[in-house]
Amino acid sequence: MKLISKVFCLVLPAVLIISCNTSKEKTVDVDAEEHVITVPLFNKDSAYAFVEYQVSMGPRVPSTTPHVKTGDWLVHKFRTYGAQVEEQNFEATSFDGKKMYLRNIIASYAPEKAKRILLAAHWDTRPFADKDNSRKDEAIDGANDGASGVGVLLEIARSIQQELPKGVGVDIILFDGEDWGNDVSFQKPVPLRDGWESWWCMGSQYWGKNPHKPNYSAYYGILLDMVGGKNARFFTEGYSRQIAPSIVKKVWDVASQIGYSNYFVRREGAAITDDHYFVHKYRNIPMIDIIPMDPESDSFGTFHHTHNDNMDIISKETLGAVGETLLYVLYHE
Ligand code: AHN
Ligand code: ZN
Repeated sequence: MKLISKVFCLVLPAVLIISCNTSKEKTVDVDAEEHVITVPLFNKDSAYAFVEYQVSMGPRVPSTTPHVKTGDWLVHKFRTYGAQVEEQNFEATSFDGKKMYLRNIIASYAPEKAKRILLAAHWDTRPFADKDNSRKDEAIDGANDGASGVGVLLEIARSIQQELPKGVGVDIILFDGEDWGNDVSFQKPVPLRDGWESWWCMGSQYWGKNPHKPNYSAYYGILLDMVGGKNARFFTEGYSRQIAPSIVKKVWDVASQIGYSNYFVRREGAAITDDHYFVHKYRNIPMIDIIPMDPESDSFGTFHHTHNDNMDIISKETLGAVGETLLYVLYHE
């Protein structure tokens, strides 16, 4: 079946081969020089299962057992998917004085290639539900806030391992310590210390100052944050438009080309201090953030930092729209 659909695509005159996307088959396409490009299938059921598994482990709050176990599992998964995996372990103190044992996880494909694309998400969970009306001091499931981006990136790793993109190497970084931040709209502002520039995004700040390879750089980066919500809409994020306008255009163009303009909306959203900001600031890598910050409600959604951020709000379709868009971008570089 795979072979038939591939052959069928190949025997068509080149001008007709725009996109042969036979049901569950990979996409076959040609570039400007008429080289055949095959984009692997993004399996949204698999991505969903990765999100579900993380949530089943319990909140991935730094310095807890679920955090350690999930970190071990993530490293193991990337290794079984053929990546070269490095870990960065470090300690930091949170704004509320808790010691955090943090771990950034870096999975590399084709590490010898000079032209690299960096894909990232945070994998930690917020230790409280400060926007909820009840059980505010309990950790959230973080199905969307954390697990969704990791689920998409694991599925990308699983799907690219067989036939890597020809033109680029890929690094997937899971940042830790993103979400234990000082939300000054609810919490007393705590002055910064120890060279930290924000109480959010500590993993990306650490990695930015201590990259896993000396002088590491990338052609560009794409950060995923809360990319699994039902009916999610991704507006263009403010820092992304400033630091990586051509990447914003590329990704939003691809999304509309493959039918996902309902998710990737061409409208300006607010600027958000997120991991991409520090990747750009410390490593000078242009990086965008795919994040559902709605300019109308000026929020990420009612689930955000509440106990509603559980599996009930996760959509396979949204995970699929983001994952397919990313794969298409990778295989057309
Ligand atoms: C701000 O809320 C300004 N930054 C953190 C963004 C975030 C929180 N992403 C996930 N949780
Ligand atoms: Zn959060």
